[in-house]
Amino acid sequence: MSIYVDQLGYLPKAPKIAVATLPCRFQVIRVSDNMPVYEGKTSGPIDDPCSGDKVYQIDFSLLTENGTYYILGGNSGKSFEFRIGDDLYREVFRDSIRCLYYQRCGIGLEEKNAGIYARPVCHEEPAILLEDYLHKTEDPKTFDMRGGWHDAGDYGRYTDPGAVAVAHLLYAYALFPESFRDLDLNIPESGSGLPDILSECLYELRWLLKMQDRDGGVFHKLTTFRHAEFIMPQDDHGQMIIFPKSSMATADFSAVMALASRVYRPFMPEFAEEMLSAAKRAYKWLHNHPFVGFQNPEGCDTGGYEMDTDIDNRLWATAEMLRVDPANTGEYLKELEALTEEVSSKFDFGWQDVSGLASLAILSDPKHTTGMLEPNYKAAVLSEAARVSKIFRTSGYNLGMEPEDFIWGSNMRVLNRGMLFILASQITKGNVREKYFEAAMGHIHYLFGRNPMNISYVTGYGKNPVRHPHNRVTECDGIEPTIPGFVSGGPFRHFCDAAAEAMIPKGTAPMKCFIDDAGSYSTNEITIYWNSPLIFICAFLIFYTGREF
Ligand code: G3I
Ligand code: 9MR
Ligand code: ZN
Repeated sequence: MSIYVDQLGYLPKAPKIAVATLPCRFQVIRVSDNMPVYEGKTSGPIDDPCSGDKVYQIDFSLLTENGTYYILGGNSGKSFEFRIGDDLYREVFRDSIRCLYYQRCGIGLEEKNAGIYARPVCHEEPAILLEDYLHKTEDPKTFDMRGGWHDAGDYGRYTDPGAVAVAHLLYAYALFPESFRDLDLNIPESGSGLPDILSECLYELRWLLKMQDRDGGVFHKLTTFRHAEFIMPQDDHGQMIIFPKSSMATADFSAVMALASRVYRPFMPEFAEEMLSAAKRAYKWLHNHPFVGFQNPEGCDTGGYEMDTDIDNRLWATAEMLRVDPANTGEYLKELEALTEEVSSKFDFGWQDVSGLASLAILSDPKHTTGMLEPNYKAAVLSEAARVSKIFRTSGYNLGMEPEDFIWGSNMRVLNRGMLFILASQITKGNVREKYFEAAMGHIHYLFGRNPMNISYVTGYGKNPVRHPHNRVTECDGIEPTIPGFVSGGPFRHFCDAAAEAMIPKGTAPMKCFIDDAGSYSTNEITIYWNSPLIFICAFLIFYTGREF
């Protein structure tokens, strides 16, 4: 018999549910004196389609005393330890942001900042354009493209996911500033006067600016032609290639530069002006170009981040430009109204659909919009929150996911839905607001251990954390334990890597299609945009913990 708990813990006043695989009487044991402090019996059963399990729930919400506990159930069930406390999220918040520092490219990570994970500078060599690479041009034009964050377990740098990851952090900073006050990340820029979170985002923003071409368009990615072997970054000397522009990259660039221009203005007015000007040039390029997609050239195996539309990207760009370029309000409003009709979702926050970021931009300060725009976005967000909340309430693991939601990087969807509930909670009042808070918490509880893998999907957190993510740096640095704070991509029902195919039986239920093996890039990689939604949610939780919610 298994009992699954959030191995990080539970907030004192919040609902506290664990999941058991058999009906039983249970006891909650306080670790300090090994005394039972709460007992009861499971409810259920609940048939859970995502896991294929019939499960039972343990409700110990009435236990509110801070401390460390575990749960005993039946004659064999014992959960991992967990805490009850108000201060659960600050450490993982800081570590998950520091993971972005560890992803830095083009800089040596010094021991004073990186400790045992210090490493020399990487990827300093100049880049060339794809056509020069393919045509083997003699003496091709070269470009200094150093900087930015490695995307994930690979060393590629990609515009869309980079812009999305930065946006999550900047929206979190704008909405929950208290959580970032005095946050010392021990990065080289600490103590500079600029909040550390903004210094870390600046590292990616400065690289993104290098991805803009002279005509305002933005290149889709910067990678080698094929993924590097499993080597440390400083040992990867593959030719870095600038791949063609896309309208998705240009739109996301315009959006994040507009957003950044207003966030950084109080600290760096000139640089804010530079980012605003870049945003405007990118937006102008968009205006003069229809959809320009991206496909990897034959033989290239680095990330594609292909998309078959750019209307969500244009929506986000327009929503942000509306807030920073008052001279052209009329143009942006007209475009926003037209795109609002076209874009159906308005509530997703991942690289493939950024329309939820437009909703965040609009709903966090609706005064820039007119007419039906605010009610339209509010209705879209609340109707999706209500839809997912229904799934959350009826699922055995209290999770707003259906079997088809276990995509590559399903934990991104789990966390993006947590963001959806947070946005919904900010635009509602009373007990509906409480319900959305509880739903957001449910997604965090799943991530940190209330799942059928009985694993915390965040490295270094929980008694049974992911230990072997698909990440070249942590796999090749010869250092145990792995860098803490990385979010694993999580179960993927159509897993498609040799490690997963060798170890996950055919027909496994979607929520169990996971293997903690460094070879499994389709179920167990790490990326900057799987950490960034966790950072957004932690910022919210730290901001609201202890306040009357
Ligand atoms: O959009 C379609 C959907 O319409 C369809 O129903 C569904 C069927 O499975 O597929 C959906 O497309 C999927 C897409 O992700 C969006 O979810 C593709 O099948 C799937 O292959 C694709 O996976 C992406 C993967 O790269 C392979 O391209 C992941 O989202 C993306 O996170 C991952 O990103 C990689 C980078 O390329 C390289 N760096 C590491 C990073 C993380 O693994
Ligand atoms: O390490 C790569 C990972 O970042 C990507 O998400 C994945 C899919 O693009 O590809 C991984 O690289 C593998 C390559 O695709 C196939 N040969 C083995 C590589 C390392 O696992
Ligand atoms: Zn690098």
